[in-house]
Amino acid sequence: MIPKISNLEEYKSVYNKSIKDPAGFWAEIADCFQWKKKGNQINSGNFNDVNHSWFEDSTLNITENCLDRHLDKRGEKTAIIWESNDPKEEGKHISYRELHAMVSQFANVLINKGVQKGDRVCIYMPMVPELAVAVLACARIGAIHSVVFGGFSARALADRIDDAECRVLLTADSTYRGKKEIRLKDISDDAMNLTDKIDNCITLKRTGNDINMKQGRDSWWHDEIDGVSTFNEALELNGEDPLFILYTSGSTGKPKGILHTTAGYMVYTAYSFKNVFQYEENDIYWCTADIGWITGHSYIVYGPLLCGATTLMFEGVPTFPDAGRFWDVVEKYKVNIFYTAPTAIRALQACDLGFVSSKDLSSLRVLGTVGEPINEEAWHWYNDHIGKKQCPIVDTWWQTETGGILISPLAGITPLKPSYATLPLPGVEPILVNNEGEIIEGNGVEGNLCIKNSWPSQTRTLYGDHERFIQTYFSTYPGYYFTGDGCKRDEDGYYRITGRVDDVINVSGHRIGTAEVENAIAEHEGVCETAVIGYPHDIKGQGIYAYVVCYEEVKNADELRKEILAKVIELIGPIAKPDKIQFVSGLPKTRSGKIMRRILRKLAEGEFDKLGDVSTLLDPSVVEKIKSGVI
Ligand code: 7RM
Repeated sequence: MIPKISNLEEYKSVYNKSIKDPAGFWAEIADCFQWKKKGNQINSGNFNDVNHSWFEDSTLNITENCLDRHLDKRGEKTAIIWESNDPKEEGKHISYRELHAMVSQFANVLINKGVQKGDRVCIYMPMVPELAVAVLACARIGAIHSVVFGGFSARALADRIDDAECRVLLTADSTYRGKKEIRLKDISDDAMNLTDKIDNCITLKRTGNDINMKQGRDSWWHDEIDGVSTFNEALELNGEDPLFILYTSGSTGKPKGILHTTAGYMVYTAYSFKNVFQYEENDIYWCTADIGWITGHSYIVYGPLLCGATTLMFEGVPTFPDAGRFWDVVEKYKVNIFYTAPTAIRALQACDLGFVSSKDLSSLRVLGTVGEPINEEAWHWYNDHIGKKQCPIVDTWWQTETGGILISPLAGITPLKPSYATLPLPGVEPILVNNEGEIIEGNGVEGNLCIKNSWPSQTRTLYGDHERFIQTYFSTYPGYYFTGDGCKRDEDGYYRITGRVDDVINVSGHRIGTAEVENAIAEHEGVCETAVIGYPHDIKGQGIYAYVVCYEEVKNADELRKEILAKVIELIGPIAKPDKIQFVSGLPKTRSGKIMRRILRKLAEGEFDKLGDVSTLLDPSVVEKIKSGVI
């Protein structure tokens, strides 16, 4: 049994021990898992050589730990509860035994398709149980899954297929999110016209809506599994064998293929799940994220299943059929632990309180948030109206790169402060570094958030580009992992994440690189130059603001805006659509030609009197023009 910290004193002593002797600490946690072969090497490597590794001489299969290991004690226990987008469609309860059979069977399908250890499989599926099955089936045979979120376009999907050189694509005919149909197979078809990598595309029938099938390449999921054995011996994998790739946006260039490996990821996601949420055996746990993001990987699929939990998967959105949907689902399944994003809280906070007050939320014990800083108003609304002041709120800070939660209260144990992620988890050493790269000691300080030493679920590399990995995370402050976030440490030593300090925007908890959006807009033939920045947005946290310079005089601004939006939707997907597009005659630049984003941010916020020093600008008059709205 994975140990669970039960009070603040214990947290402090466990934390100190974990920092003094990480190998000893994690060795004990690792003992709680099922290994094929247990080695001696707990961790090795360092941040100067960027070669950190965990459990490199042990072997295992993570799905044996998620599934097989539970069959004796929890075979009939529900592993996955599934709730459809359509409240009238019956939900599903899938037991550990059933899930084990489904995963084993689909693993055999993949083997029949010629998928081998180390091969990459792209998954572009809706939030249905088969998505979890697909992920776990890959893990069972040592294939590396690369899940792409359904909000990405055909081009973005094709880029990811190309980058990881996937030969198999798993998708569904379509899905509904709210009233909107997302035609996943059509988008997949378009993607497969942009890349020739895919030999096999397997499509799950979800809605039954019309799709095209290409002979020799495309097949139906139900045909593929028909008659296939539900027995599959899990492959023996090395602790450091890759488990998955997940693409995420950075401040420059194309999205990065974050690579996670097997054993460290397993040990850390399970340990953090159990401790942060203070999970208890019969809890019903619901994380509202999509499996297309890291939160879904670590805290819908792996973390909960490793702990033998019942994890709820929801296909829909918080506001369909109305703003009470989340609370309907909580009431229906008597959810005990509820984990969502600040953007969802703010969106629901803006709706009639009747959507909440008419529901029975008494099953709730622990609330969580993730993805972006939570403002105090939203925190209090969540605490007062959802938790009825009885449920601790765990504000969990982490990243795609960290694999699991690094800074967070432990529910009911760590004293809370609204909008603070509070304290690091065992094994995690946060440091604040100033712009000169010096560690800022003491409390009541602010700086760039770095992590001093490796933890088990840390990204090992960017798929196919270790040099870029070193450049991105280990060169700004050599010897430390740089998170890209700014952070305060208050008088009590509590951490408060203040947001990105790089050119990444956080829109509704989704990471979007400004450079990516700029590249997409620049593809429009009329666009000469563009700068994209984030600005404060009441619901989304940040909105996307695009300043656009055109070659010719803008005659029909509305039409041009539509065309630019269409470009962004085509090249990235609807999630990267700018909220505002302002046509301008020029961008504020330094004499060396660098765009001054600081000024653009202030202009977007309407803080015209706080522009700071504009004297270094090549042409200060552009600022006046932007202010006046004149092109
Ligand atoms: C899990 C996830 C990572 C970025 C990260 C932060 C921001 C995430 C919090 C947060 C303040 C939080 N992965 N972020 N959690 N900011 N408080 N509790 O979101 O890779 O998609 O994004 O999200 O800026 O660097 S992610």
